[in-house]
Amino acid sequence: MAQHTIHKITNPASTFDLTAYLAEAKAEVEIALDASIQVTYPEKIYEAMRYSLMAGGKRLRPILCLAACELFGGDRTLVMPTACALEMVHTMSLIHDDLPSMDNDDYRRGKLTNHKVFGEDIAILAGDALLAYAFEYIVDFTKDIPPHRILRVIGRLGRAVAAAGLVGGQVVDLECEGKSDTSIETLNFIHSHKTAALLEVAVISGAILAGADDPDIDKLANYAQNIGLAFQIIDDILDVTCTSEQLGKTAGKDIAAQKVTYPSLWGIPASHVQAKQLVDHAKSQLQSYGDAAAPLIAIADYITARNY
Ligand code: GRG
Repeated sequence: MAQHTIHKITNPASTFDLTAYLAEAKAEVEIALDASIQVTYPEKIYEAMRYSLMAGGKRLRPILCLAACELFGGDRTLVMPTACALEMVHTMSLIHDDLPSMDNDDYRRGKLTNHKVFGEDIAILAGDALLAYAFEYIVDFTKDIPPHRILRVIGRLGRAVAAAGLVGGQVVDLECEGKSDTSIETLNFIHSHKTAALLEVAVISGAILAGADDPDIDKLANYAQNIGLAFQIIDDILDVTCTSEQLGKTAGKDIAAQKVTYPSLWGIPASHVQAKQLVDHAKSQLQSYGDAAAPLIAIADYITARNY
C-alpha cells in the first residue's frame, strides 16, 4: 500500500523536466526583478538595493510562488509582483544576516557582501528599503486580483518576516551560538522560522492569489514547512562538504561559530535520511492534485538533490 502511494506521488515528477522549468521561470523572474527598481536620486541606496537583488541566487522563493499559482490555474504574470517582493525580502534578510553584527560574512552569491561594497550604514538601509519596498510593490503592481486576497498575502508576508517568523528565528539562532547543548527542538524552531517561514509564504501566497481555498492552503503550508526543514538540513550538510567557491559564500561557518547543526547532531548520512523523509512527507501533501503538482513535487526532490 505504502509503495503504491509513493509510486503515485513521484510519478508526475518523473517525466517532468525540472531543469527546463527552473531555467524558464528563473529567466522570467530575473527580467521582472531587473525592472522592479530603477536607479534615481539618491543613487547610492538604489545601487545598493540592486547590487544584492541582482546578484544571482536560485530564485527559489519566487519560483515556488509561480508554481503554486499555476497549480490553481492562475497565470504566473498575475503573481509576478508578489514573486519579486518575496525575493526582495529574501535578499534583505541575506544582507542583514551578513552584517558584522550578525554572521559577519564577506561573500554572498559569489560576490562581496553588501556592507563590504557600500559600507555597513548603507547595507542596513538597503535591507530596510528592500523590505518596505516589497510591500509597496505588491500593492502597486498586483492587478486583476480581488483586494481581499492581496491583503491576506500582505498579512501573511508581514507575519513571516517579523518576530513570529524570520526575525524570531534569527534571534534564537544568535542566542545559540557557541552553545553545544542546543536541543533538536530549538534547532527546529530556528529553521522553521528562519528558513521555512519564507518558503511557506512563497508557496501559499501564489495559491491565495490564484483563489485556492483554506484546505488547499493548509496542504501547501504543510508541504512548504517540510521542504523548508529539508532545505535547511541540506544547507547544513553543504556548509561542511562544499568549498567557499562552490557555495559562493564562506564555507564552514557553522563550525567556526560553534553552531549546533543537523549534521553535527545526527551525522551526514542520517541527515540525508531525515531530509528525504521530510521531502516525502511534503510530496504526500500534493497527492490529490495529480500531474498539475509535478513542478512542486520536482522542486521538493531538487531540495535534497541539490549540491549548492
Ligand atoms: C526579515 C526584518 C527581517 C530581518 C532579517 C537576518 C535575519 C533577519 C534573518 C536571517 C534569515 C536567513 C539569512 C535565513 C537563511 C535562509 C537561507 C537558507 C538562505 C539561503 O537561501 P538560498 O540557498 O539562497 O535559496 P540563494 O542565494 O540561492 O537565494
